[in-house]
Formats: sequence, C-alpha cells, structure tokens
Amino acid sequence: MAQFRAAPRHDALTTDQGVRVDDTDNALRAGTRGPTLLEDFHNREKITHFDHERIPERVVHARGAGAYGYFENYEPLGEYTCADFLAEAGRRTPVFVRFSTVQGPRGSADTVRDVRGFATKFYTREGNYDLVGNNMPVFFIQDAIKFPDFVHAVKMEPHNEMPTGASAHDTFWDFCSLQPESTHMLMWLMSDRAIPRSFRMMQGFGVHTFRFVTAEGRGTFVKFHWKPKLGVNSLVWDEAQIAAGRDPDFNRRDLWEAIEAGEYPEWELGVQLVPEEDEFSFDFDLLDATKIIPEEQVPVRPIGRLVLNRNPQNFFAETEQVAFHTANVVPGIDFTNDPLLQGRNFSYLDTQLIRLGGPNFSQLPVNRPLADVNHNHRDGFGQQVIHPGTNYFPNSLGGGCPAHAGAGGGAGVFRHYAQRVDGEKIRVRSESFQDHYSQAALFWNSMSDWEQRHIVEAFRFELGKVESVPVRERMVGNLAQVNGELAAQVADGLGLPAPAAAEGITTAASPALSQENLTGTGGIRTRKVAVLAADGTDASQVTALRERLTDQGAIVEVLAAKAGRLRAADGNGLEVDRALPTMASVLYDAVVVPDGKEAVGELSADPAAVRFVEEAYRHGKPLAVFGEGTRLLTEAKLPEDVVLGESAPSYGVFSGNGTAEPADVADALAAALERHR
Ligand code: HDE
Repeated sequence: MAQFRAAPRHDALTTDQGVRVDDTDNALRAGTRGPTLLEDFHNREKITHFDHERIPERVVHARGAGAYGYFENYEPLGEYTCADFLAEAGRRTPVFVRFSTVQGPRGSADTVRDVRGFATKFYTREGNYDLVGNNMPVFFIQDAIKFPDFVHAVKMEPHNEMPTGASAHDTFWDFCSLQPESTHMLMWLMSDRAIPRSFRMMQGFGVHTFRFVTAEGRGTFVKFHWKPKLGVNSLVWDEAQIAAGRDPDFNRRDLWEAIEAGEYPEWELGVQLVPEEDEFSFDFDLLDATKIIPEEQVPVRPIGRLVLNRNPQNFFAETEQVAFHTANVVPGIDFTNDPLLQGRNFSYLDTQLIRLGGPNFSQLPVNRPLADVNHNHRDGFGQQVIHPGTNYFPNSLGGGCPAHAGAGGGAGVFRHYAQRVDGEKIRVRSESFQDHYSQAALFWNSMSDWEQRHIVEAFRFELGKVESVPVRERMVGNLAQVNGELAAQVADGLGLPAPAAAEGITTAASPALSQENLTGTGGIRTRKVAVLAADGTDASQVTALRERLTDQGAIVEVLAAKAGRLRAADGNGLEVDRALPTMASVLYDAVVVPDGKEAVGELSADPAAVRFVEEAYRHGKPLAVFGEGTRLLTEAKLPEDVVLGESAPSYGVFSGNGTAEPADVADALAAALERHR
C-alpha cells in the first residue's frame, strides 16, 4: 500500500493537471470589484472537487474508527483448515480493523447504547479474508430478508429523523416486540456490553457458524471469538450519556491515543470447533444466528493474537473507504447455510457499489489484496489499471490466460466446500429455529447482581422512551418468557402490572457470559487518572503518586481551573496538564485530590471541581484523597463514612489521611482501577 501514500510536500500548489497556481485566495475577476470569471479554471476545479467530496455513508455502521496491525498465528491448524494464514506458528498477516456503532450516522456520538461492529480485513497471501463481526455473539433476526425491516425500525424514525444514535424509540421496540427471535439479542443490547469503556476492552464475535475446510475437503464448523487483553469493561449508563456530550469521540479518541502512545491494543482469536457429525447434537440449530454455543459446552480454543499498532493517515481514504464483505473468504474458510450469512454474502458487495461509486473499489489502496490480482474484469468508474491484451476466457490470443487455477491442482486455490443439498423451494423457517427464549434466559441467569440491575434499568429507560403503551406491554410480555423477576421489575418501572412468568423457563447459566469473569491481563495500562489541583497543592504527593501509577502504565493528568503552572505548597511550580473546564470526570477512570488547605479551599468553591468528584463517585470510580482533600468530598455531599474513608475499599474511596504514604494510596487505587467497577 506504501506506493499509494502521498508524502507531505513543501513545494508549489498545482491544479489537477499539474499546472502551477499563482494565487488560490482571489478568484479571477473583471476589475477588483467586478464579477468572477468563468475562465478561472483553477477556481472552478477547486470548488467542483469540493462539491463532490462526500460519499454516501454506510447504511448501518456509519460511524467508526479503524487501525492497522497484524494477526499472529499460534500453531499450525492444518488438521482443520488449509487457510495459509493459519498454517504455521508465528505467521504474521497484516490486518485493518474497523470498529463502529450501528444506528447513528457518521457524526453521531460514540458512547450510545448500541452494538459495536468489529470488522477485520486480513491481507493474507492467498487473498483478503474479512471477518465482519460484532461485539455481541448473536443477532436480532434469523433471516437476512428481515434486515431492511429491522434497520428501518432501529434507525431514526422517518418523519422527523429522531433519535440519533439510540434505539430508545417506538419503531424499534414495536418491531422487536413483534419479533420474539430478537429477545436474546435484546438482552445483550440492554446489558453493559452495549456501552463499552473502550473498543480495546470489548470482545468480538463472528456470530455465524462458519466452516473450516481442510486440503482434503473435510469440513469442521467454527465460531470465531476475539478476547481483549485488557478485559471486557464498560461504562455505566449515566456516564455514557454524559460522555456523549463531553466527548462525542470518546471511543475513537481512546483507540487513536493508545496507538499513538505505543499502547497497542491486543486481542486473542479463539475458535469453537464442532465436528460435522455433531451438527445436530445441540438443543438449538448451529445455523441460527440468534444462538451461541455456550463455552462450557464447546470450549474456546485460542489460535492467535491480533495487535493494532498503526493509525491511519487519512480517515477518508482508509477508514471510510475500507469495504468489508462477508464473502471475502480464502481457501480453508467457507460458509454454512445460516440464512443470515447467506443474505450478507449478497448485501456487502452490493452496498459498496453505491457507497464507493462503482465496481473498482477493490483497487482503493486500503482494499487492495497483497495477493496477486489477475482477471478479466475491465472498465467501470475509476478504473486505475491499464490492462493490455485480451479480456475474455477462453482465449488463444492471450495464451489462454488468466487460466483456471484449479487446472493444475495445488494449494491456495479456493474450492467451494462440497455439501449435498436437497429440498423443496419453500419460504419456511426450520422448526429448529423456533425457540426464542431459552438462550435469552441463559444470558439473564448468567449475569451477576449488578449486571442484572443494569439490564433492568436499561429496559426501563428504553421502554420508558416508548410512547405507545401497547408496545411497552407487549415487550414486557415477551420478557415474562425470559424471567419473571426481570419482567416484573421492568413492568414496575413502567407503571405496568407484572405479567405472569412463563412456566418451565431454564435455570441453566453460562458463567463465561458474565463480564465479571472477563477480566484481562493488562493491569491498569492506559487507565486515566485525574488529579484535581490548585495553588497550594501538595506537589510531593502528586509526584509520588504519579510515579507509582505511570510505572504501571496509567496516565496521570493534573487538572486545575486554568492551564499553565500552579504554585505548589512548597513554593515550586506544578505543571497543569488540562484546564478543568475542558474536561469532565467521565473522561477519567479515577480521581485524586491531594492535600493543601488553600488548594482544597479553592477547589471546594469551584462547582466544576465539586461536580467532578460527585460524578466520579456516583459512577463508581475510585477516588483517592489526602488530608484536606476530604473537604471536597464533603462539599460534593458524599456520604460521611465514605468521606472518612471508613467504607473503603468497597466504595473505592482511599483516604491518604494520617500516615498513609502516597505510594500505598496509589497501590490501593491501582488495585481498584484494575478491578474496574
Ligand atoms: Fe452488517 N452490513 N448486515 N452485520 N455489518 C453492513 O455493509 C447486513 C450483520 C457488520 O466497518 C453494510 O459496508 C445484512 C451481522 C459490520 O465497514 C451492509 C445483515 C453482523 C459492518 C450490511 C447484516 C454485521 C456491517 C453497511 C443481515 C455481525 C460494518 C455498510 C443479514 C456478525 C463494516 C457496509 C465496516 C455493515 C448488511 C447483519 C456486522 C449494508 C444484510 C449479523 C461490523 O452491507
């Protein structure tokens, strides 16, 4: 791709034709106060190009952020697949990954309640392989033919284009309440998975059951899982809503800054493998994308790691123009008859034709395979290649080329998996797709107390925004098929009577689904700590604490009312990293208030500082306070036992009062940060 990158230039401005331009500030005119002349080709070219700068945004997943990196394979997988990029231990394959929200337009906020896309393009030696997944392992519908209905329902409503970046509105819940197959996915959407703390801290899933195929043509069903090294962590709902205003680019910025700082995000790719002969040994259908295979039933086997280590240079050229397609597969990876996947295999190519303006989008730098491309496709908008010779097959004039790769046999040739199919042409869904509630219940049963509480609150919020009472009632009725307590609590929040719980609901659970069990190994790396300071702050505490935390990879920033330098208690200067009015507690993971009578007095009189600690506390973030710092907590009306540090560490407030050394307080803070909330 390097040959397509323009180097920064320091020479003269030219037109598209390479003609040097004398002045780009003043249009050519008849007299200094006269009309602009059509003859000014530079002016016309400049404005015309600008007029055409926008392309249609993605119909879903319009808002996203991407990065380059590599995938490194752990061990040869030839036993299951002939995919070349999985053939050898240590083999590295370049990748581009794009994360996204689904509902909102390109300019919408990052921290909305939504599914996140997790799409990976592997530039393998045998062609591009796209794994176009989400951060949730199931989907709203079972058959792609329903996708336009689903998307129409979830997107902004057609009459007033509201709400932006939210599913909390009538048409979405109307559709879902009439579509019980969406119930399992709704449980995920109402869970904290829908408000990730960071793209770097979420799982990814291929969702469908795919097929690995060996060189001999033997198939194995496979589900793909990405697991983040930093653990699966989320925001809390109030925090997410505030962050959407304070920094609409919250997740995008987080990814960008981590990579710029050399803190390369990492995931492990795992697979669940199911032999073909076990296809019917589950109490759900492997072809049904509203179902998971519980990890306790089929363990996830780690096969490699993904590292993102380079930011794009140009958002439009790379992140916007990247074109993923579920049908971009390589030898060794094939499809199943999942009706959702089958429809996607049509949709993704089709959508790029309108979005990227014609059939040559695979020639765009970010989409170009590293593997050789050689075919008879010709012409079309934006053709970049000057093809010599014949453009048809068979031919004798071109030496019979490009020839069938299959003719010579050998590796690296895609041959479709040979599956026997036999059936009548019918518009009927299989009986085995009909159980819409068992796995929704499984998910609910697997949640910890706080996760269940958040799910109830999310349903109350979303359905509370629905105007239509019958829609609310119908949805609560569906929830009664999942869990009686869940339905009763949601109903209560909506002022509706509790519906009767269904009978015989499963009590099965899958511990692997709870975020509580999805901790990472990254410690507190890249976690952000705000130190609230003013003139008179105890700088020695700041220094000691900063040292201890940054040693462990955290980012510590000093915030004060104004940018510049403070006068610390010892009379020396203390650098301010950020002006308090430009930031908010939702942009940090923890807050520190150092000692200093004068400083804390000033902070206590500043509503922004008071709100900062009040909000951080309410969002369950660790607070560390030293000496006089407790005054700010009192001002923020935190409970007295918390202010006194008596309830630590359950509240996550660590008091450096008395003899506690800043380093010890930093350690307690770090331990709390690592546990997340
Ligand atoms: Fe997509 N989806 N999708 N989707 N999807 C698109 O393709 C579609 C589905 C996913 O960062 C579109 O280039 C259909 C499941 C991601 O560029 C479009 C169906 C999963 C992205 C499309 C689904 C996804 C898309 C819009 C139902 C998770 C963003 C623009 C059968 C496994 C990729 C585009 C990026 C994007 C169609 C369902 C993930 C219209 C028809 C299930 C991550 O082609």
